[in-house]
Amino acid sequence: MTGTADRPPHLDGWVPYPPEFAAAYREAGYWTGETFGAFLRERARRFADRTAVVAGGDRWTYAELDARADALAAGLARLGLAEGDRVVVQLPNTAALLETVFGLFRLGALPVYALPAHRRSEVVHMAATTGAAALVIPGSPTGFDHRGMAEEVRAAVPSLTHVVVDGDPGPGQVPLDSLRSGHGPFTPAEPDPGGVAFLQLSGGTTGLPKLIPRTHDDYLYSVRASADICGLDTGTVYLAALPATHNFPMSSPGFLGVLHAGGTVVMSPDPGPGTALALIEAERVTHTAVVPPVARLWLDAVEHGSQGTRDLSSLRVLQVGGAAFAEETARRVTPVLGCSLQQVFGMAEGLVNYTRADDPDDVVTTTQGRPISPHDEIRIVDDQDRPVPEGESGHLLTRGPYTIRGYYRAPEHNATAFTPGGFYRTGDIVRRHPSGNLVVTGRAKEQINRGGEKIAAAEVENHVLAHPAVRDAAVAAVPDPFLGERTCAYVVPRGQAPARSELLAFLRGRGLAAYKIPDLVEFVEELPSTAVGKVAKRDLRAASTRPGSDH
Ligand code: OOB
Repeated sequence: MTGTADRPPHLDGWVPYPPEFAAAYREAGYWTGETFGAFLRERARRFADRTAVVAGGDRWTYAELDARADALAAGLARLGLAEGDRVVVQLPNTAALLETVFGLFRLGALPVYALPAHRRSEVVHMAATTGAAALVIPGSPTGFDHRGMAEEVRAAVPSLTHVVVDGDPGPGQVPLDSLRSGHGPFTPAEPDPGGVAFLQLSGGTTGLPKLIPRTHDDYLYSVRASADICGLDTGTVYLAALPATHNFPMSSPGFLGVLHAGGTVVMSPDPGPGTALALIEAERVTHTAVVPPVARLWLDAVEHGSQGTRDLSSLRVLQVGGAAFAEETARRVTPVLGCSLQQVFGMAEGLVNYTRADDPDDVVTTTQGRPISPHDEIRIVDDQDRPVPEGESGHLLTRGPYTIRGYYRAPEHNATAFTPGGFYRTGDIVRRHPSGNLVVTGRAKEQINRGGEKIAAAEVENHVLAHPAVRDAAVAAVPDPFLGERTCAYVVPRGQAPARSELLAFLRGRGLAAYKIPDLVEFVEELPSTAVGKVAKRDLRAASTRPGSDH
């Protein structure tokens, strides 16, 4: 939907905050009217010569990042993109990622954030659902042919006109570099701060993952408040170790929180201890964020000296979140790494909880923190939405100044994913600790949390069911000592069972992100069902005893 002078661009199909709530959030000073384009402009004025981002050989000041965002916005406008257009951004942790998203914000275009691990299936879905006009991908070797995938996406999505490549382009693709120089007729957009700024993909619980629309007002509030809670300032050096298009390294407080505070973002191409610990030493990193399996890898590497001796004395805070962090591992963080631990329990839909710097050690190692905002409403309820007694476990429902009121273009799903009063049903089971913090004790949603990577069982089941030799299938989590959980596909064959390797190759061929390919395949005669006729996944799990992987 391209804007014209008489028809201002706006996105339809999203659920705005009710006016009385929006007014209350503005009144409380949470929603300030700041937009992403203005955010960078203002920080560039205040922190001009400070280093904003370090990535590989790139080292850009705030002023440079700001100028590059303008130049790229002009280039994108010359290409034909306009305010209101959606653009799928699938870039790894590079300086170009920041340049691209702020270039899009300057233009008033909406980034749609894909993870580098996403493949044709996910990218087609995101591009088609949002009617995206362009896709931005890496061109340099990443071990996967993004350029080839981009053409398959272009063939499947009629709105997708442009493929922009950060590196060497394929035929008919546009090098990002060619959009960087020269100027065109371009005035920075002044979008409505209450409107949608970008979209992100949910972990999902249904056949197709839902898109999450976030506004300038709501998201930037969570960024500023997160930076305050985490004590960021101009001396902060933050390592983006996880893929930066995910919500955790983006805004909890993430690279945006660091830019808000005038600190430096260091981009790590991968979270492995070899790369990340070397960057912590070289750049004197003070803060970083990881998922539990990565935390374990770092702890083991430091304890066993497998990456040599690294000077990690600059590191003040290790944030761990995205999945359950075992207490025994949590207790190792400070003795082994010499920094504080902060647990983070967040979700792309909004609500983020942090343990606080002044929480006692026991609270930091055994709870997942408390919400950002005094206006975050938390309800812990039973299956009938009735509050459970204080301290007992129940379903977590939430509503607040940075939690969405609905997924994008998903009215049917929204009718069950949200209460009539607008509370988001997180699908997490929590209890309140005497400290007031939340403890995540389980999960009610049909989702597998594979070391922080979320997999909707139904999405993978649909792909398995597409195989001609499969009559029925169920995908469930099985415990894993390293990842916490991994996936097992229980398959009822139609006659002769296919070979496991053939079924897995079939799934890869369907263009699914690698982390969604089942780790194990079990052939069963039938799927057990519960009293109400649903697949009894607990019984399946109990039946599965096979260790190892089928890959
Ligand atoms: C983060 O966001 P998503 O959207 O990838 O996943 C959200 C879900 C939560 O609903 C919960 O099921 C799980 O991930 N989760 C945790 C957790 N943090 C997230 N489960 C147990 N313990 C934790 N600490 O994962 C995310 C977004 C922003 C900040 C941090 C994580």
